[in-house]
Order: sequence, then structure tokens, then C-alpha cells
Amino acid sequence: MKFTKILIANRGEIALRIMRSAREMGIKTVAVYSEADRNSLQVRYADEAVCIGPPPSNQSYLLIDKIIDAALKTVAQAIHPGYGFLSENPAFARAVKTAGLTLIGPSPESMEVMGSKLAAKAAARKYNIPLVPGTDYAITDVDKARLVAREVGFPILIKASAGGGGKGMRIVEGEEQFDEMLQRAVSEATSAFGDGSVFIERYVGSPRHIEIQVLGDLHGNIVYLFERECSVQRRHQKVVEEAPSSILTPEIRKAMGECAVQVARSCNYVGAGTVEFLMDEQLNFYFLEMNTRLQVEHPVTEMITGVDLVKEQIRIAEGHPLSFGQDDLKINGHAVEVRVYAEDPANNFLPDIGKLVRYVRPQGPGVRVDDGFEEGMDIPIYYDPMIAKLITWGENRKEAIDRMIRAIDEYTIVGCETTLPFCRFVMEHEAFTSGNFDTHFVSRYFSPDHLKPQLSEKEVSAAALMACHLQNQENKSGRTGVFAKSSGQISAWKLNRS
Ligand code: MV4
Repeated sequence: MKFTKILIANRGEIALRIMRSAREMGIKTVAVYSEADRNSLQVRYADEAVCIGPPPSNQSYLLIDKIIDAALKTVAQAIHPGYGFLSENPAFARAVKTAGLTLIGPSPESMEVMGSKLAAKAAARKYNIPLVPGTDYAITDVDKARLVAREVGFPILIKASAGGGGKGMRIVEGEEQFDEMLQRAVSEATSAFGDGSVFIERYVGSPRHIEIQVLGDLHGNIVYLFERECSVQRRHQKVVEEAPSSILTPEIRKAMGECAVQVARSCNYVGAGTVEFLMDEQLNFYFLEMNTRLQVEHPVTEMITGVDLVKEQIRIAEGHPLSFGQDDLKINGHAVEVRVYAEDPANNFLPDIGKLVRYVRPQGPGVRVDDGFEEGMDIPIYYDPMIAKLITWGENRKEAIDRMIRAIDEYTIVGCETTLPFCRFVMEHEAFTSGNFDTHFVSRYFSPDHLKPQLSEKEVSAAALMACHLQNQENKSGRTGVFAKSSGQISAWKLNRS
């Protein structure tokens, strides 16, 4: 089947990202939007747009019926869910199918298996995928669980099967705490997820988070598109991602890739998916979970493989077999992504939403910006405060990092605080540049006094006024000086300070 029109059930940068690939394929696009996104770029970019409700996502982007109605009304054949919102919701996947539409994504059954950590581990075990030592069943008997914990060896981790993003995890240092911690974990999981199932794993103390991109088609072909290193995160929020990882050997890369393909096979996976692994200091890797969606950080994989993952998702949903095999895929160079959030890194990363008074994107060789904003727009309070993803590519890791620092310095955002100075801190840190870091990077090394001094808004205004004054004087005297640039005085002053 060839799609002629698809609906994008998402907002912001990812909605635009998807529409761009669709347009290149000659496919018409339908945006849905909440009342808060009336003036958004996703609405302007799409061929058609349908308002689906008030700003809160549970009254708009999370409403299955509204989205399906919009697709039927505009005669779209397929729906791309992006990430977040309904992207991993099996009920949505079923409703799409029932309506006679195609979901650009995996089957509801795949989502269901991988949505449960325990079901995912059980499926992976059948394929001999390495798992962190522990249980792959829900704990029901405290005495039996204590014995398992002793066998596994402390410290152990209690995890909620329905948990995610580190929610419902508890480290238990020794046996004397075990009973109480287990009880607390179960009641926390019950109230947070409506599912009290918990299991035990040995606690890996200094892990790296490495994930493998996979693609599967409807004909049983599955390939891996190498890894992304996502260890630099803050409270389970990824901050920096890169591909490839600087610590994998070709042998480990191949072994992990083949494991990831097996995990995908274990749930008959179709579409783009990501298999997450923990890696310990001895470079042993363990399957953690599988994300059944396109991920935020997918661009770094696109940059090193040359594959447009969104186009592949669409072709797969149309029923085409993958147009390449494993041996056709090669790593070319290195890519780094930083997430630019409207958060103040000097103030405990408090959200700092506002109006983008001035917004100038970096440009030049090897720079990609995926965003959904323009100068003058307000950052809505209702959604994730991510302004943009800044991605750089280089022949090697050093060039990618040097470009990232250059791009961060070119990026001018006035109107709210952003995580850009924090990202710069990471790029310059010895532990990051040497590749010697794990998931504790931020808590171990970052404190606000490491940030380069930033100009306050008043200082920026004063600088701009002064620059105007000097330029006027120069114009009168017929000279051209340092401030006579087209990009504007504010950005010139900001650049001079970083
Ligand atoms: C672990 C672990 C150590 N040992 N499992 C956190 C979120 C969830 N996806 C899995 N997580 C972890 N599981 C064992 N057996 C440490 C983490 C973890 C982590 C993992 C990936 C990226 C960042 C993290 C930050 C803290 C803890």
C-alpha cells in the first residue's frame, strides 16, 4: 500500500521532523493541535490541521477518539504517533486498526509485551539474552525473595514491572533493610502504576546506558543500526546522547546488535525500536527494556548511518521489505546531540518558560537543529519544556564535540534560561571528552558554579544599547567597526562573552 496522506498525532519538533520526511516522500500531512498550539509551526507546516481540544494533553494529544476522528475526517490512511503521548499505548494501536487505519509503529502485542518489564525479560530469556542476575517473575513471597536477594548478592535493586524512567526503583544495601524496602516498593508501585509487581536485580553500581536502534519489517527482516550512548542524564532525563559509543569494540558492538535483533524477534517487532542495555565496568552488557517508538535521540543514529528513520518507518508501514541488509550498514563518523530545555541550570533546572524574544539557530557544516519554535513564540506551559535538539556530526568524536561547542556558542536564545550553558559544561569536561564516564556523570561533576557567567537580561539590554550607540558613532564617522554586523548587537555581545 502507498500512503498519500498521513496524520501526525504529536506536536513540536517531532511533528515537524515527521512531516519533513513525509513531504519528501510526496505524502500529504495532517497536523492535530491543541488550542495552545494554534500558531505552532506544526500547524503551519502541515497541509491540513485539525484542532483536537484544550491545551492540557489529557484533553487533546492523549484523546484516542479525537485523533482517530481527525484521521477519518481528513481521509488520512495512517497515523504516526511520534514519541511520548500515545506512541506506546496498545489501546491506541488497537483503535487505529479497528478504525481501518494503519499505525506507523509496532503491533499492540509488541507494545504490551515490552510495556511490562517482567514480560520483556521473560521473552528475552527464551532467546538467551544476557539479563542482570535476579528474578524475571513478580515477587509474591517475602521469605523466598530474601533468599534470592542473598544469592544475587547485595546491594540489590527492587524494580517495579510497570515502572519507567527510574520510578519505583529502590536500592537495598543489605539484608537487614530488605523486608521494609520490599514492602515500600510494592505499595509505591501499587499506588503509582496500579500494579504492585516488583522484581529483584543485582545493582550495577557504575553502569553506562547504551541502546541499540533496530528496524524490523512486516516480512521478518530485522537489522540493527548500531548504538547510542545515553549515560549523561540527570534524574533519568537524558541530556547528551552520542553515536557511536566511545567504549564499544567492533566485537561487542556486533554482539549487542545481534542481541538487540533477538529481543526484537522475541516480540515479532515491526518498525523502529530501541533496545536498552546496561553496561558494567567490565563491559558486560545486560538487556534492560525495549522502547517501542521512535526516540528523541534518533537523529544521532541518522547522522552516522545516513538512514532517514522516519522514512523507513513509513515504508515499513506501507508493507515494503527493508531496502538494505545488515551488511549494507556502516558507521560513518560521529554524532552528538544535546537537548536544549527551557530550564535554569543555575537554579536546580527549574523550568523557565517564557517568550523567545530572540532566537537565532546555529548553522554551518555538520550542524542540525530539530526544533518547533521561532523567534517571538511563547513556550507553552502545558508540555515538555524542550526547545530544541542540537545535533552535530564530525569525522570523529573530537570534531563532533568541537562543532557542538561552536554551535552552542552560536545559538542565541533570549527570553528564558536554557540548558545550553550546562551542555557546554559537559562538552568541555575531561570525563566526557576522554569517554570515561557513566550514569553518575552529572551528580558526580556538576554544580552551578561550574557554569560560565551569563549575562542577565538587563546586562544584555545595556550591552545592546551601548553597541547601538557605538555603531551610530561609527556610521557618522564613516568607519565600520566590530559591531557593524548583520546578526544584531545582542547576539554579538553574547558571543563575545562565551
Ligand atoms: C539499573 C541500574 C543498576 N542496576 N538496574 C534506571 C531507569 C531504568 N530504565 C533502569 N535504570 C537503572 N537500572 C540495575 N540492575 C541503574 C539504573 C539507572 C540508570 C540506567 C540508565 C540510565 C540512567 C540511570 C540512572 C540511574 C540508575
